[in-house]
Amino acid sequence: MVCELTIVIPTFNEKDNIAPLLQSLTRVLTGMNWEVIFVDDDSPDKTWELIQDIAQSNPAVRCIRRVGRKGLSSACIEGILATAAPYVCIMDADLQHDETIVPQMLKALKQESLDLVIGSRYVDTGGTGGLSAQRVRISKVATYISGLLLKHPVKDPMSGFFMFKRSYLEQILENLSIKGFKILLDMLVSSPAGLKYRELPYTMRQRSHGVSKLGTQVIWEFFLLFADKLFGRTLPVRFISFTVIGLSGVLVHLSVLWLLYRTGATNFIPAQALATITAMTSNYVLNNYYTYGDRKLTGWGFVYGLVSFYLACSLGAFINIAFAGWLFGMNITWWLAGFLGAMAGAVWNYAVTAIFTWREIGKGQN
Ligand SMILES: Nc1nc2c(ncn2[C@@H]2O[C@H](COP(=O)(O)OP(=O)(O)O)[C@@H](O)[C@H]2O)c(=O)[nH]1
Ligand SMILES: [Mg+2]
Repeated sequence: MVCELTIVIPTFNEKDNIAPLLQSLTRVLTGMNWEVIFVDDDSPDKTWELIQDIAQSNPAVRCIRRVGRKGLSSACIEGILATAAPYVCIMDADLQHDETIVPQMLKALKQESLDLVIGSRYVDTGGTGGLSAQRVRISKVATYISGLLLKHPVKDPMSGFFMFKRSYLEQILENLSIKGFKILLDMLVSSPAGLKYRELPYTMRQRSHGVSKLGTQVIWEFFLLFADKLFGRTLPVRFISFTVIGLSGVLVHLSVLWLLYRTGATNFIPAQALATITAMTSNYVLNNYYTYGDRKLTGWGFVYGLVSFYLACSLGAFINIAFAGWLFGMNITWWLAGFLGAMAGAVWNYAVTAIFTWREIGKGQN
């Protein structure tokens, strides 16, 4: 019989967790027809190599190694689309998710003909066990905000541990954003009102080895996911992120200017020049981390990227001033001319840096 359950596990630097995880899964799933697909984003610790070694002797283990791409949600989707099994489970590689409830999840899906079963920390006996107090706080705030926007009253929409019918996922595939970290949240926002789901309690464990990838970038991505749902049809969400960071650049600029000029450290022109360079650099670093976290430039790529960013933005500033000056000359009121000039510069900067600075790897090669 074909495989009934595929467990999709995204990995990034999880080498030490793979063997214990496979052992635990094998123990609890004995007698079932299952396989596991690891989706590894070319981990520097070579997690993919270890998985490939194991896969040589274990046909229930597969590995998708993605090169030049990053992102938890897109990794999960690639794993899901690589299987024909009717049921798919998503879980972390770090042993934080309690694999002993996997058979229960499958049973509930089948017997109650549900679309989705969520491993939940916030129902009945569930718990956040191994999470630090700060992580619990972040998770609760994110859960609260999502609760305001979700049509399904799910208690733990931030869960990274859930199982679903593949046919259900295929129905909503076109509606997904596939951005960021929270694939379950994305699925819930994209599901019709009649979604049949249930939450099963589990207690989260502490990470066994390796480190969490959750940082401020994930929080930013959380908001971008909503921005994409709200405005995604009209405005690319990267542009929204780029513009918000651009506004932060204005603050950086004015702070440096104040520091150098108002305190009398330098004359106005050097102060203005240094403020411009500092703001451009801070915009570059923030965009590299937040707007283009999935194609983050590192090493020499970071340096080349910075130079191309300076060049693009210098031209952007020129376009901004020239356009605003032209509008002002056409008797457009000062603030509107100024605003439209700044927007023209922002659109230029966004478009040019998207093409030259954070080029999509592999594009144009096939
Ligand atoms: N393929 C892939 N996996 C990732 C990425 N970021 C995190 N992961 C994996 O996704 C799972 C959840 O990440 P984790 O760091 O444990 O997040 P936390 O549980 O919220 O602290 C782990 O198995 C990570 O190895 C990524 O960019 N690509
Ligand atoms: Mg984890």
